[in-house]
Amino acid sequence: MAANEALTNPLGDGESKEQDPFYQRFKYYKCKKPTPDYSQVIDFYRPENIKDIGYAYTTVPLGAHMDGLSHQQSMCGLIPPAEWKVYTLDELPGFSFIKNPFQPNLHRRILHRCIHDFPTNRNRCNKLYNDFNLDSIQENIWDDSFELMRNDPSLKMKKTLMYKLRWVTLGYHHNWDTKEYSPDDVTSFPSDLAQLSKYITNVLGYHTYSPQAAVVNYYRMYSTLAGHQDHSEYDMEAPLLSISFGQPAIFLLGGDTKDTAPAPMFLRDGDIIIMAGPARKFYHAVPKILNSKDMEALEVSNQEVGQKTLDKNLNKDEKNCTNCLQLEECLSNKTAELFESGDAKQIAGCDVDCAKTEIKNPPGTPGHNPKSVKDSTTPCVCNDEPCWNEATVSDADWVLFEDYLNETRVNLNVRQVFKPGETFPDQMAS
Ligand SMILES: O=C(O)CCC(=O)C(=O)O
Repeated sequence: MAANEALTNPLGDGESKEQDPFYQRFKYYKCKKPTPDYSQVIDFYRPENIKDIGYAYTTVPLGAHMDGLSHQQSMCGLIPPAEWKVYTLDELPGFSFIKNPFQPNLHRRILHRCIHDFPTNRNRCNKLYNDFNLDSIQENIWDDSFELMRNDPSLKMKKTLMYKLRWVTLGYHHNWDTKEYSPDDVTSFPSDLAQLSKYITNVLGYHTYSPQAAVVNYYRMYSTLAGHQDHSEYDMEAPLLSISFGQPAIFLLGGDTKDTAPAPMFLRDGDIIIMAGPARKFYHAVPKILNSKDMEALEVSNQEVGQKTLDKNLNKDEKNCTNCLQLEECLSNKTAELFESGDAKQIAGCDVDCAKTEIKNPPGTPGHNPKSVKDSTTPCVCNDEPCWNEATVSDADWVLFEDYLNETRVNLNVRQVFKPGETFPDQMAS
């Protein structure tokens, strides 16, 4: 692990040489001053730009290969797969990106699981204090932190255990020192997370995926994760599923060695990536968690690009819209049309003259959230399985989680450890 990157899980392998192309790019995006140029970062919310910066993307039609599910049938809390926007990149075989498919209930619920339920004394987490272990907390780190704050109102979040939390492991607990799993260190894998992971991978055509281990990473705004490969799993064919929440990040995905310069991409709240096939073994890293200032700068440049695209796509009458309401109508018709034609073109917000009635995040723009447009009325496939929709998080509770998330990125990294039907090599009958 590189000394200055010890802030999240200790996967960084520390082997980076200053001159290797992976590290060069890592260092570039990690740098605070000068601010890196984000124009070369792949942004799946502006797919037409991906080609301009030299990558070839494909949109993946979904539904055909879903095992036993209609492509209109949604798992509770996810938009129907027919509406998912899924991209692959020619340069990264086996990699897929799914634009945030979460609806509000599931989004809240899963974050409640990550922030409240998983950091508990039944799981493993990073060392929070030298003489402290998880057994000494009552139940979970979140409640303990708030208990402390309640008892001592002068105590700020920064002083609590929650603030020091960097990772939690679930199921088979990965040992970062030996880089191994052990039959003696396992707790039951959360069934709701298993169900969600299986559903997502199934939609993408991986029908036998069996989640057995997970790492939940908690990034503060200054955290980074150094370049590494995930190769502790016995099954390196099964896909790795990675879901991002909270603050956006730059994610780097390279090749089998650090000699390949990695592709930089934005991962935002709710976005999902899958690393399968060759990409399962690719080096990857998180050099930067972005703050609102970075994102504002980005939104400005998005609007410039978006405006050009808008001009290209709007016809003469539409360009003559004289006020915001008219423009809004034109835009929503046009975006609907573009989306129906399957062409996720980018449409900018209202123009500056109409700033007061600006259209917030129309479809296809960064920040657009499908969940705010449509809530689930589609059939739920949970049947007798645990249903993510059952317990929602109240608005009052959510305020506290939102506060925490304003300065945190949570990454849920789910892995299959064993090949189907197998277990640890020394435990298998010969
Ligand atoms: O935070 C991420 O997006 C990646 C996390 C990761 O690579 C890991 O946990 O191995």
